[in-house]
Parts: sequence; C-alpha cells; structure tokens
Amino acid sequence: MSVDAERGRLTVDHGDVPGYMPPMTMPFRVKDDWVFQAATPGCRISANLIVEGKATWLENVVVTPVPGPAGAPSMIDGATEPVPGEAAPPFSLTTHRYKPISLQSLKGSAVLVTFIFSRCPLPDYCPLMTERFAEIDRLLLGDPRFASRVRLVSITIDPEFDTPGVLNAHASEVATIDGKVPENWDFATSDPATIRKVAEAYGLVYGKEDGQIVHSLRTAIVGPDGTLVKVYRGNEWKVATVVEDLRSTLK
Ligand SMILES: [Cu+2]
Repeated sequence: MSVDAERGRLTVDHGDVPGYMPPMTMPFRVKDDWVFQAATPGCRISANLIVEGKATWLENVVVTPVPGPAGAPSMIDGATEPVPGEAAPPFSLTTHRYKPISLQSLKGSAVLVTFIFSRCPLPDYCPLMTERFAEIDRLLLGDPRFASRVRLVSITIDPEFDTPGVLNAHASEVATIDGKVPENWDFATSDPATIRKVAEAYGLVYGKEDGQIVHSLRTAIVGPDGTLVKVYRGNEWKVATVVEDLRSTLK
C-alpha cells in the first residue's frame, strides 16, 4: 500500500497469517534495502514474518511489480486518500433496482459506502463487507426511525461483469433480510471509467492480475450534508463501531 524507505517500512494489506493474525493493513519493518527500490504501491509481495521477542520484520521478500503499460492498467493510477471533514467524492450510478443513485440525491441521509464485486472469491474481502453490511442493516432496522435516515451503497469494482441485472441477482442471494433486499441498501454500477474515478477518489486501489481483480478495501460514512465523516480501511473495522459512528453522524 505504501513504501517508506526512510523508516525502513512497507505498509502491506496482507492476508491471514495462520495462527498469528487476521488480514489487515499495517506497516512492517524490512531490513533488505533493495526492497524499497523494487516495491511500489499496488505491487504484490510475499515474505516470511519473523517474530523475535518484541521485534518483528519481513524476510525473504519477493516483489511482484505492478503490471506495466503492456499488461493491465496500473493499480495506482490516481488513487487518492479521501480526507474526512471535506466534501465526500460524489458519484452518480445505477442501482440493482435499475434506478439512478447519486450522493447528491441521498442528501439528508447518512450514507455508508463500500466497494465490492459479485465474483470476489476471497471470503475476508467483498463477501465479508456484504455480510457486515447485512449485519449493520439488521441492527438499523431494529430502530426504524434510525434506519430511515441511513442508506447503504455497495459499489461494484467489476462493472464489465456486474451489470444492474447481475447485481440484482447477487443482492437477492447475499443481501436479503427477512426475505428481501432492504429498501435502504443498494448495489450500484456504471461504466468502467466512472467506477474507476469514484473508487479511486475513495482511496481504493484495484486492478486485474492474471484475470483476477486484486483490490484493497474502503468503507466510508458520508454525513447528511455530503461531508466525508469516516473512512475505514481494510477489514478490521467492527460492525458496532460503524453503527455507533452512524448514530453520532445523525445526532
Ligand atoms: Cu473482493
């Protein structure tokens, strides 16, 4: 995710380290200087995590570079970290209900936004985001007045495949509460260029590698006035925290 040669650290969005820690985004110390030349945001690395007393670092690092211009588009094109307190990056998309949806049209509601794609094979990535959104919405719906002031939007990063129709089927499969997709939850898509602009404005890094979509995770709360309130990186965030943050956003 980022390279800090000066402090000798790589921030890595990593998978499960079995028996040691769950997937998360965090900085790791690396002792081999060459790594800081080879690694760039968006590249993939594999390494051994060494834990010795209170010191930890990565060893046997292998860097797989970001696909160049000949291959898939670079994953770091334009991704910027959005800033809470500023106006949230706008979007104007089409939902799985074949209706237009824009951040502007959701003014007055707190909006919880995340990025997913229907074919995501990694259980701790998109499927987990969707599971958590369902859990959040289930909690919200227990308090209908609160629920009526919150909108959930899951934006696909695989728009070539995830048409409104595909998202419609996907939502009925994974996002139903009491037998239907809640009214306040939409899955949204658009053309690839529009999606890339929106996703990158929310800090998402993604691209295709060997036909697979490789991506980071971003979930954000937008306040009823369109201000970006919170951005949760990775998948470490808790349902209870988000519900709490939504409540204080609407206070
Ligand atoms: Cu995914």
